[in-house]
Amino acid sequence: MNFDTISVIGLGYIGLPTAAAFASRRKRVIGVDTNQYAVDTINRGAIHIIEPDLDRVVTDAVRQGLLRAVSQPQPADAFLIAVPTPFQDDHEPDLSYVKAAALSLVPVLEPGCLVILESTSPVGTTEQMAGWLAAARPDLTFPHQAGEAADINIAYCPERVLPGKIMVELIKNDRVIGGMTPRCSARAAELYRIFLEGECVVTNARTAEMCKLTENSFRDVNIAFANELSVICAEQQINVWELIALANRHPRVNILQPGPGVGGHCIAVDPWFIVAQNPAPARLIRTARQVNDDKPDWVVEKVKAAVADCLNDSGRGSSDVTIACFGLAFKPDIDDLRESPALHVTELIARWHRGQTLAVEPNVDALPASLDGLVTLADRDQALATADVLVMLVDHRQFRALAPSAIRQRWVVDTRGVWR
Ligand code: SAJ
Repeated sequence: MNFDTISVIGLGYIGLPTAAAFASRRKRVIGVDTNQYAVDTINRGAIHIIEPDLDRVVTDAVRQGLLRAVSQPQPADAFLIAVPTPFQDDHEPDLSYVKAAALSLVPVLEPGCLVILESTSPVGTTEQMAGWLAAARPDLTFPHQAGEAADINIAYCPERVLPGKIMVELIKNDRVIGGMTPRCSARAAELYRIFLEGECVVTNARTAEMCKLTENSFRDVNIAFANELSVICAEQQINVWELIALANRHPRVNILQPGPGVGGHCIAVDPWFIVAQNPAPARLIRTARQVNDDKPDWVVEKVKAAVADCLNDSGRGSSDVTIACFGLAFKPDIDDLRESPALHVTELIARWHRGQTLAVEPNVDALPASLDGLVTLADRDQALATADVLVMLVDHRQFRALAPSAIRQRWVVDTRGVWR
């Protein structure tokens, strides 16, 4: 069966680029999202998220009639599920979006359909999803019941794209294909080859699920190592960035960069899925999460010490001291403030500080509601001219470009090592 119509469930940072990539190869694509604003925006040929090059591809696809968005699934040959998998308060994964998306397919599944789960998921979720679908459609057979002869093929194929470079990585990265049977894998690989320039690497669903969790946990553990070093080096009066640059001259050492903590929707979340399923053996992965989660509080303590020093030195009252926080996004050169340690640090500082707190974030026009009435959005040069204490949180290119002579302040807490 050919893939004439492809449907993507969930039109966020992963689903919309994926839908657009299929449409750019002249496939008919139906995007499904429960957010009516997203549906309306896409049908106008515009996008509701910020990602380089995505708007152009979506505009073309919609204009040519290849991509349209709807709020309820419609029949298609392949369905890709790309919905969020957050965690709950106890760090247990929340699969409610995956379950709702899978069950929304029940009325439109037909023999020969391929269902792919792309959302980051705990090991066993794909089998669980097959169970939900089988219970709702007893007239069809599924891979865990009928193996290669199943009416419906199911695979887990994780997304691995880097926000900010999605349109490139989506096409160029290798794709892990975890079919519930070899036939499911072969069908899934056939589907991705429509736009993929990277390789399709075939495994089973459980290994593919664990692979995605492993990739992000690997990065989290490595960032935690850098963050722990930064705390140790501060105690030892050693410049951690110089230290890392020196150590990285060793041919087999490659230490990542410390920062104010780890943000985003993936690296700070996915390791918990491994910990939740394997609480006893996942010691290093859990500790790394804690090290990274503790970093914002450590930064705030450094800011408090800098302000105390400034007050001692100047004899002023704390309400006369201005603090400027540079960067709110969860990483450099993007506008995404969600799950951002920089935003968290800024809010903690502003809630504690009696004087003015400025935030400089060149990638947004307005502050998020959590900073309303607490923080003033300032431009870079205005903040440099008026602030007493500088807090470097995100190394956006506009901040990296500053000459050392532009920083005249004595009190600088630089979590990114750009103004050292
Ligand atoms: N960070 C550091 N130091 C570093 C690198 C990153 O503090 O040396 C921080 C960033 O500032 C940010 C956080 O880590 O707060 C995460 O940023 P990131 O660029 O490492 O990753 P994400 O969350 O944008 O995307 C990751 C990617 N995973 C890996 O690189 C293993 C991406 O390929 C995944 O597709 C994505 O998670 C996802 O969706 O799972």
